[in-house]
Amino acid sequence: PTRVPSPADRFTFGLWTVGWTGNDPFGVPTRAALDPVEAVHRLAELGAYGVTFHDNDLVPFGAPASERELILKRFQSALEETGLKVPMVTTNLFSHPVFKDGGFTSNDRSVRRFGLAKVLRNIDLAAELGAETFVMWGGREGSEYDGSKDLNAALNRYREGVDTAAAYIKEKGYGLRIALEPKPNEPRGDILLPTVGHGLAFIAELEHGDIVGLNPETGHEQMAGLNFSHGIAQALWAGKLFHIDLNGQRGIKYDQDLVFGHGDLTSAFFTVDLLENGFPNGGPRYEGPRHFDYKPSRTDGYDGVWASAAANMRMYLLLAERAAAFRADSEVQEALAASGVFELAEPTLATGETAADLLADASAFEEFDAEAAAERSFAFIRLNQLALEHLLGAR
Ligand code: GLO
Ligand code: NI
Ligand code: NI
Ligand code: NI
Repeated sequence: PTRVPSPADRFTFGLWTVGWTGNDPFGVPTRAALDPVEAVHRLAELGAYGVTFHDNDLVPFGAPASERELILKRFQSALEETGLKVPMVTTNLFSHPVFKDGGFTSNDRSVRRFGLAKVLRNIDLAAELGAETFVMWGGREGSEYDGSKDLNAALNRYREGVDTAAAYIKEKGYGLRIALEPKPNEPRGDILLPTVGHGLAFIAELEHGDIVGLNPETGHEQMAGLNFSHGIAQALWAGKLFHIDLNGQRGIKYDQDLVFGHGDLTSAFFTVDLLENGFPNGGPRYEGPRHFDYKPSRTDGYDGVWASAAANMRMYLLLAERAAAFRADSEVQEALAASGVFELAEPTLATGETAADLLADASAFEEFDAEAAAERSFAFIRLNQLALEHLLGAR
């Protein structure tokens, strides 16, 4: 029987996930508001490790300091009672109309200064709660019309904002790292830093990029038609997979935020296989929490909300079980070898060999039998069939 989730599995949920009331561009909420304190208790009962939140998931926008203090106190006692952790905190720079043209990259400088100050204040709270990761999803950074934004200036302002926040973290000596969350579109027509690749390229241009990494989300890469496992693999390879948003998406359309595994199940299997078992030849591993950023469908009541929270964790554990069986299967290991998966770990050049040496090696080119090498069948279909049979529980 599949294990019951426990804090050791390090499953975490955003307060905004189970707390989403079902409002969408065409309809009003279908569920009543959820008290964050109740969310903490319910998630703890279900076996979660922690909760994450935007500043305004907890403290309403513009609340006076006294109210903020009371709310935080109440929340912190719920954390103490349940033992739930807050490994990640994030800032809402998208809901209030002031951010309609962005936070860090609004054309209006006063808005940019307000947005950056809001982030810095929230970094203090994140550090106070012992978080390790500070996520930045710039949902309103972007445009609908190419002529409305000087993109060079916008990227300069984005860099200025992220570098200022990172420098502040270092100055204060906080144990925090920033994780940028790419998304191609929605709510803006086109969002800046649309994919994992754009995020990595942006980080390379930062002054304080050493403490800036990524928070890739399953559905966001899939909205762009990209392969999520490839995205997190490259982030890992670059040492930049600081956090992860797991959920489900079916194809290139609006952000569905389904339960993890309820979208592209085969992709979810390989995601879990990579997170749990690592690369076939070894390499960097993901060490952070397994964070779910999903939305319980607006068709469901609160029974469905809690069932869906449990479903995320159960899907992950089921897939982890199947992925472990896949790797442990001797026929799979033999198929991996036959497909050359282990051969790829060997460097193309011999130790000390240079490009000139390679050119001088007649066996590599002049005498190489390309026709014979082209005859090799890599047998990838058999390997994939084995994976799918494990996924289906047929082996
Ligand atoms: C929206 C994003 C959003 C972020 C959150 C954390 O599509 O996924 O939920 O994950 O703001 O920064
Ligand atoms: Ni999202
Ligand atoms: Ni999403
Ligand atoms: Ni997200």
